[in-house]
Amino acid sequence: MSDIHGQYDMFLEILKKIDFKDEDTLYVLGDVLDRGPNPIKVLLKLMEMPNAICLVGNHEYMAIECLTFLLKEVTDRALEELDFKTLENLVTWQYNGAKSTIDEFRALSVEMQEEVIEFIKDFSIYEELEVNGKEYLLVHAGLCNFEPDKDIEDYSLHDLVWKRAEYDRQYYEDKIVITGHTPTQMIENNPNPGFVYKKNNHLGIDCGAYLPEGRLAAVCLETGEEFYSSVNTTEE
Ligand SMILES: [Mn+2]
Repeated sequence: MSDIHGQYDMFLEILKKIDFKDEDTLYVLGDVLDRGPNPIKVLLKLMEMPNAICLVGNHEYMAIECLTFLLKEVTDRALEELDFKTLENLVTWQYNGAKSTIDEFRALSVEMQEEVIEFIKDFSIYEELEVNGKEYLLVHAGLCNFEPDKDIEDYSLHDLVWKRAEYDRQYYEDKIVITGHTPTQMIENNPNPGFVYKKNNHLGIDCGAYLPEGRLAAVCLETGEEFYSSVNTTEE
């Protein structure tokens, strides 16, 4: 799954649809936070799931510095330490739908706030998998500044979590790149906008859970099955 964006009900609905069990592994490809109503609630649920592996999205990246700042007591000293960079981060994050995350975060005890931050800091940047002899690379956004022989470790965080994948380009011949970040509604020449995108050894799984008429998707790598939540009925 990817880009849950605070859609707790859709998340539970999908877990039920995929009949998620202890022996399964769930990969969440980032952007759990922001936009939708219950991002921290989704995060707390994931914290209780030892077989869920979370990858960092640009929204977690924006959140992490800001949440650390918000954790501090507001004193004159803390305000003095508010440098331009932090301020810029706060503004960017706010602009990107941080409100629901901040509201729910503030309602937590300080202990839970610290646990949430530690949990997010543990998110992976990418995952490599082999399922039924097929290779997969899982990453939030894409492989910006792609070079066929470049080691994944040599990409910058920005290249992997912010810059959009080039869906009309096949990155690898023998490896499928699974990404979120770009709702499939926004992929050019996509015959099935709003559903999982499968082309050029790409698997685009962000089906726009936060968008009106969008949905949360899950793909089973063992069977290729696709699962969808009910559509988002909130209006723009
Ligand atoms: Mn994203």
